Amino acid sequence: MATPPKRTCRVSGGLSRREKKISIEGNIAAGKSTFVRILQGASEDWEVIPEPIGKWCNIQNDNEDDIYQELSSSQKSGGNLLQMLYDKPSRWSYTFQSYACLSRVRSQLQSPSLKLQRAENPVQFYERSVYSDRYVFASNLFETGYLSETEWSVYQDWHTWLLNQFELDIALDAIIYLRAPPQRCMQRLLHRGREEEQGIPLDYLEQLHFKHESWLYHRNLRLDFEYLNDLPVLVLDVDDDFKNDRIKQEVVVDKVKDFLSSL
Ligand code: UDP
Ligand code: D5M
Ligand code: MG
Repeated sequence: MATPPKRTCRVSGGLSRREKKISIEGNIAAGKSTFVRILQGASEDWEVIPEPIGKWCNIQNDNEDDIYQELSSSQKSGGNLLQMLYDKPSRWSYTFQSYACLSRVRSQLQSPSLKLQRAENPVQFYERSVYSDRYVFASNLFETGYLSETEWSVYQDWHTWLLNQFELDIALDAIIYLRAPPQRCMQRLLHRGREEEQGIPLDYLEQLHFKHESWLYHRNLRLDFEYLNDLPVLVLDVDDDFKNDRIKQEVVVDKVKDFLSSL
């Protein structure tokens, strides 16, 4: 019997690649890292590209996210940019956004592992994307006065150019939005206890929630990348605990499988 041709995913420009790329989006401490760990264990065909937060913090955390973090020796002497951002956003927002986007593009340009290359229906899950960098975080920092008009213009200029250069490699096939009320995120943030985040006010989580809602729930945010407007979005309500509930995890994994097969 002839081997059926491998499925390919269309990306804009008519070119194609085998693996699907799905971004997991959601507010700070909504449960993204917890969720991608569950996905990682649910199928041999699935691979996770974690958010490069280790690169921003410059310190080796000994919490549960450790297996997802890497530090080079030059970063070990470079300061803690996440801490600097939260301590003095007017000084560090632009620097943080430049580095967040650079490190994210670099990590998302990794080619699929050998295992994924051999998989029948390969999927790479990104923990956040270059789009949340811009349309959630950077945009909010601009609107709250922490990025100047000039910084915001420069940022948007190079962000658009950079993404156009790498579109074939990092364009998304879909998004999964983990939706939780800001109060629940605050509770999880405090429970997680990441030192840099302990001064974050509820107000900030509310601003970020509003941005996510507008982009991924109401879908009324103006986006500069045409294809994003038609991108399939799976909204998952994660207000209730799923970390400690096997049944809920199975339900959610089934929803993800159904969603993927609809793409
Ligand atoms: N968490 C939880 N129950 C859940 C999801 C997450 O208790 O259903 C906890 C998780 O253990 C962590 C915190 O909430 O201490 C934030 O989760 P995570 O780091 O996954 O969130 P992220 O910031 O990556 O979205
Ligand atoms: O996100 C990790 C931490 O990094 C959290 O404090 C938010 C922050 N973060 C992530 N991306 C950005 C950008 N682009 N700007 C500002 N802050 C950012 P977590 O949700 O906890 O996994
Ligand atoms: Mg995380």
